[in-house]
Amino acid sequence: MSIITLTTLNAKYIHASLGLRYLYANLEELKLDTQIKEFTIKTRAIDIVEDILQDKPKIVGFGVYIWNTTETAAVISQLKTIAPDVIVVLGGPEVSYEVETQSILQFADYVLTGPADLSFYRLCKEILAGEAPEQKVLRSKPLALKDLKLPYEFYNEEDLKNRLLYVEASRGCPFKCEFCLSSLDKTAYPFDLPLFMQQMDQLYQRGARHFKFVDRTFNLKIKTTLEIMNFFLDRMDDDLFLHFEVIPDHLPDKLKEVLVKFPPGTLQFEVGIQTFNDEVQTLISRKQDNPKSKNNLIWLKENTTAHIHADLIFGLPGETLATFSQSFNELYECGPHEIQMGILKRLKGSPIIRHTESHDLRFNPLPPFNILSNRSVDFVTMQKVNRFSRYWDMIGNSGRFKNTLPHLLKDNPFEEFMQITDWIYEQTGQTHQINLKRLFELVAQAIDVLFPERYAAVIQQIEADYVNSKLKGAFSLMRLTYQPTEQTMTFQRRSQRQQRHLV
Ligand code: B12
Ligand code: SF4
Repeated sequence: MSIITLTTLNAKYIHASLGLRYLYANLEELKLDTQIKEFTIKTRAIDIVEDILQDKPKIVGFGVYIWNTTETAAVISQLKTIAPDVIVVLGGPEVSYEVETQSILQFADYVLTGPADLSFYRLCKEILAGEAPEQKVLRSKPLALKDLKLPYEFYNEEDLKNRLLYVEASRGCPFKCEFCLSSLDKTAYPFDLPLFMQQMDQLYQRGARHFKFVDRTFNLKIKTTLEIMNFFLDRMDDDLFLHFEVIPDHLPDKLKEVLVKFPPGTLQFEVGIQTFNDEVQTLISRKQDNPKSKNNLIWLKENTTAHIHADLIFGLPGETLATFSQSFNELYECGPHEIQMGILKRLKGSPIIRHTESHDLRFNPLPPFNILSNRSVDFVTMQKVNRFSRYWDMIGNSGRFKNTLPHLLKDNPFEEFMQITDWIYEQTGQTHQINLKRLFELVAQAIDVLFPERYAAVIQQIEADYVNSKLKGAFSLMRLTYQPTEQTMTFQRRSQRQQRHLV
């Protein structure tokens, strides 16, 4: 039995919800009657409802995010049908803006917008005292971080063993990139550093080794960054893994001196680039010193063992395929280990919508609210880039084609990889469920057809990558050259079920 259940549907099991743990940590005396129950978006709604209702809670709080809003609506609609007396409270970024227009609202008793670390406690007290507010949508008041109890002790042993531990040394962001929800923050506020470090130490003593910092800009205040980095350097061991989101144009020498000390496999940086195009940057209010950013990326790659993920976004207002292609090539040249190609999404509350009319931004009305077309990119091109992004993940980012890649792409990596994308899609009609062995074959065949002069060099490297992949089956038995078959693309695109009907 518990009076309050805090729950959310995480993107995957390995992601533990930090937001719920903050709410829990600040529930004062109600903590004793509260439990956290986490699910993933893959769990069936009906099973989630059954699990939640087992404890006969009076109040159930759901964390709603872009990745779970559809699934959460399914859960709540069933929950309210079976147990209409249970009070459902929604919160989280997806319901913090434009909530009146969202269908999920109809199933909820309350929506508590914004950071609800303290306001959820107040609302629960009111509900339990029979003084429930009449208004359905309630706004959390701005809070001072010093008033919050930190949640890290509520990561349990299972979390420590199996999941990424999200931690935050600061909240908010001083920058104003219009596609991003954090642009609505006034600035970044730090948590009390000694207290935070003490909590990190406790986590470390309990065996935690995977720390994922959710600070929007970890390298904003270098003094703090250095203190955190040195803390972990002093506790270095083989299992330690640290993930940080950093801005690319701020890497002072003092920080560089510390970064070079980290051993391989320890550091991962997510570096937001989004675009190198000055005009697009201005249009979306993103301030970024491009030459400095490029130099820093190159410096990081050459002088540290950090794994570098650099992010680009396609579909921003003012960006054309040609300007994006240039950004991609410039970024590729800097040599990050991964280029994450995101497609612009319409996040509720984000200021990007001010360009909707002038740039004819057309977003998918359903999650993930991705852009479908805009004034400079039509739907067909958007789809091509979507496929590029998917294949790039499988071929460019996966690390499976590490030796092959430099021989595959030469003068114009974006344009060349787009050709490979189009060719593979024409052959398979698929962007998912292509098994790895087949992918090796497809890459080889694509080169055979598209860039025959590179074929000999590429094949040697594919063999090296194939051996590294430890796939079963001899390399010599692979179909490396392209042999057109009778099968037409239309046939290949038919589902397996349709194909079985044809034989
Ligand atoms: C961790 C994370 C992820 C994880 C998922 C984690 C999980 N649990 O499954 C991963 C890496 C998978 C991920 C992916 C994506 N993410 Co993300 N992610 C984050 C990140 C970095 C941290 C979240 C966090 O812990 N914050 C700290 C806690 C304290 O804040 P909070 O979660 O917002 O919780 C507070 C309030 O929201 C509220 N609250 C939360 N839960 C509840 C519950 C109740 C009952 C109440 C009342 C209140 C409440 O109170 C909490 C305390 O103040 C945030 C950015 C950030 N720093 O917040 C982005 C963020 C949440 N992600 C975002 C986006 C856009 C994405 C992607 C779409 C990006 C993309 N690829 O294009 C994908 C989607 C994935 C998918 N499968 O579709 C947006 C969310 C927009 C939205 N409307 O939901 C954010 C805010 C980034 C941004 N600045 O724009 N993400
Ligand atoms: S994209 Fe990064 S720098 Fe820009 S507002 Fe968002 S968190 Fe801040």
